[in-house]
Amino acid sequence: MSSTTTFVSIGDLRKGRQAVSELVETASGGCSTTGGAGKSSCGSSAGPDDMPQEIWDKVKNHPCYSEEAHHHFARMHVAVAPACNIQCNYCNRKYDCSNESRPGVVSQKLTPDQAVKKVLAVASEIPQMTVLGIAGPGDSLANPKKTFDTMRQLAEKAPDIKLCLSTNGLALPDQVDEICKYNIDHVTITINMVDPAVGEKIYPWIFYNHKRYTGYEAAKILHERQMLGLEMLTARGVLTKINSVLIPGVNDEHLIEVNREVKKRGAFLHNIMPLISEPEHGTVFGLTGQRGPTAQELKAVQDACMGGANLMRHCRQCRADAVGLLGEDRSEEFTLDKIEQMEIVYDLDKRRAYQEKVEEERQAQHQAKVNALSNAFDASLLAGTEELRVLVAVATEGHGRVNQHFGHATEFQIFEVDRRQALFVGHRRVDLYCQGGYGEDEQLPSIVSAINDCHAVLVSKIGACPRDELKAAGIEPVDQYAHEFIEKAALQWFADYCERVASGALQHHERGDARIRQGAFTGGQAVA
Ligand code: CLF
Ligand code: SF4
Repeated sequence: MSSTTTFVSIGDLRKGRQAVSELVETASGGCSTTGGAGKSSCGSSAGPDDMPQEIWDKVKNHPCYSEEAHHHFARMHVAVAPACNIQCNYCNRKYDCSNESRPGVVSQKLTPDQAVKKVLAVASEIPQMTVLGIAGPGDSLANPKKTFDTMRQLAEKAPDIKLCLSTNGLALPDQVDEICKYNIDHVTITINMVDPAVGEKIYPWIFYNHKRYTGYEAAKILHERQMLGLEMLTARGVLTKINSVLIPGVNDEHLIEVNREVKKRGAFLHNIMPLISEPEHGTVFGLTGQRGPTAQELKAVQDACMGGANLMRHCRQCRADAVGLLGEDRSEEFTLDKIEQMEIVYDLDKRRAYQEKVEEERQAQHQAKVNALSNAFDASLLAGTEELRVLVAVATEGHGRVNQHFGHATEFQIFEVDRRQALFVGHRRVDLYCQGGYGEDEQLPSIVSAINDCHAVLVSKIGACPRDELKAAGIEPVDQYAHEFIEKAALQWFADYCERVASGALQHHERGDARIRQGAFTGGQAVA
C-alpha cells in the first residue's frame, strides 16, 4: 500500500455535492423529511415531525441514530465477537474493530452469559442506557452463535433495550432472518467503497464459503454481499446505518458515490469517519504512512454528501466495550470482578419511568431552544456580510448550552454559522487543558490545532493565559454567552461579528485547516 499524496480538493467536492443533490432529487426522494434542500442530517438531527411515527419510535432514544438523543441516552457494547472474516488495512487484530471503535484494546472479551449479566448490571445502574450494541472487537456476524445467543437472551430478559449490531456485511445476507427473529432493529454496515477497484486498496483478503479470496475478486464479493445485505434489511424494515472510513487519496471522493448508492438502497444514515492510522497501532495503513484526513477534508466530504443519505456527524468512534453516553466511557465501572459484587436489580417499570422523565426533559429543552432561537438573530442586512459563514467551537457539558470552562473541555462541538442558522457539523477531541487546578500550557498548541479552522470558541469561562494564546492564533475566546443555548449564543456572536466586519472594526479572514486528534480517545474527566 503506497502512502497517498494526491487529495481531492474541497472545490471538487463541492461540485460533487451539487451533483449528488441533483441526482437525489431526481431519484426516489427516499428521505421522508420536511427539511428540503440544504438540510444536512434529517435522520440524525431530525425530530418527530420529520419522519413516520414508527421510525421516530426507533430512533428517539438511540444515541447514534438521533443527534439530540445522544445528549440524554446511553449505549453499551459487549465484546462477544472476537473473530473476523475479512482483513481491513486499517485494522490490527490486537485492537478494537475500527468499524465501530477507537483503537484501544478491549479490556475483556466476554461469553454470551457474561455479556448478558453485564448488560443487566449496567441497565440497573444506568437507567438511561437504552441500546445494546455488538460491535466487535471482530465482526459480529462472523461470530453468529455468540452474537445471537447474547441477543436472544437479552430480547427475553431486557425487553426495553434496543438491540443493535455492526458488521462488515460479508455474512449479512445469510443472517437477516436471525436479525429479524430477535428484533434487532438497528444494523450498521461498514461500506468503504462501491467499486472493487477502490476496495482492493482497502481489503487485502476475505474469507468466504470456506475459501480465502484476495485482491479485486475479494473486494467484488464483499461489495456484492454488502449491497445485497443492505437491500434485504431495507425490505424487512430494519433501520440501517452505513459507516465509511474516509481514507484520503483512496476513497475520499468515492464516498460521494457510496452515499448515493446506499441511499438508493434505503440506508437511513451515513456516518463518514476519519481514518485513524497511527504507526503504533501496527495496521497496514499505519505502517505504510497512509494518513488520516484533516478536519476540513472530512468536513468537505461530509458536506459534499449533503442532500444524499442523511449524515451522522456525532460519532465518537467508540470502543467495542464502551459503556455510557457517547464520548464518555464508564466501562471500568463494570468489569467482571465488579459485576460479581453488584446487586443486579433489573426493574423494567423503574427504567421506563426514568426514561419517560428523560424524554420529557429532552422535549422541554428542545422547546426552550426553539423559543430562544425565534428571535436570536436580527436579519437586517449588514453590507458585505451576507455571504459570511464561519465555524465556531463550543465547550459544553450538555443540556444544549454553552456551559463548560475552556480548561475542562475534552472535546469541542463545532457549529457552522451563517445569517440563517447555526448547524452542528461535528466535534473535535482535545487534550484536557486544566490539570489538577492549573492550566497546562503545553496542551494549548494541540487544542489550537484541533479548532484552528474556527473563528471563535464559546465557553462559560476561560483563563487569561489561554485567552491570549487563542487570540494570538486568531481564534476569538467568547465567554459572554455563558449558559445560553448554543445555537442562540452562536447566532448572537455571529451577529456581533458581522457588525464589526460591516463597520470596518474587524477584517474578516478565512481560517486554515484543523487537525483531527489521532491516538486513543480517553473518556477523561475534567478536573474541577
Ligand atoms: Fe454501538 Fe454502533 Fe449500535 Fe451505536 S456505536 S453498534 S450504532 S450502539 Fe455510534 Fe459508537 Fe459511532 Fe458506532 S458513536 S462508533 S456509530
Ligand atoms: Fe478489523 Fe472490523 Fe475490518 Fe474485521 S471488519 S478487519 S475486525 S476493522
